[in-house]
Amino acid sequence: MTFDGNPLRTERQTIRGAGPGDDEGGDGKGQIGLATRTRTKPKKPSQFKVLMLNDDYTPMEFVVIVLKRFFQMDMEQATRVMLHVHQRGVGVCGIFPYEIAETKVNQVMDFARQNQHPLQCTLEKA
Ligand code: TYC
Repeated sequence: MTFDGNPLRTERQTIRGAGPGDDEGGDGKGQIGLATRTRTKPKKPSQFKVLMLNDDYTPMEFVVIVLKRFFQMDMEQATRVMLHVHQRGVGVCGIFPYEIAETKVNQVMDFARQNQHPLQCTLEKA
């Protein structure tokens, strides 16, 4: 499933309960289409938390670098979040629309892997 996060996009939906008899084209070829309607009320894009997980091996300094580089935190904020994760096991790096959150998780995981650290980052619906 994808969440494009665009609140202006109208969405074509299948009308529940529409059966084959409702959609028959009537040209004798028996083609069946889908009955649809357009959503008028724009849906707010779902938000997702990006979570950082603690481990015993990733250096604290590396986690601070990650938080500064990918989540635009300053030294003080990054240190506070890193220590929270270190002490409590998990912490929130930020809240974003799905595709941005997913991109950040991938960027963090790639950067950790390149530097041979086991740091884990994941998504959770806000
Ligand atoms: N627990 C790690 C250590 O003692 C530091 C750490 C903090 C690792 C936060 C991961 O998400 C993390 N070196």
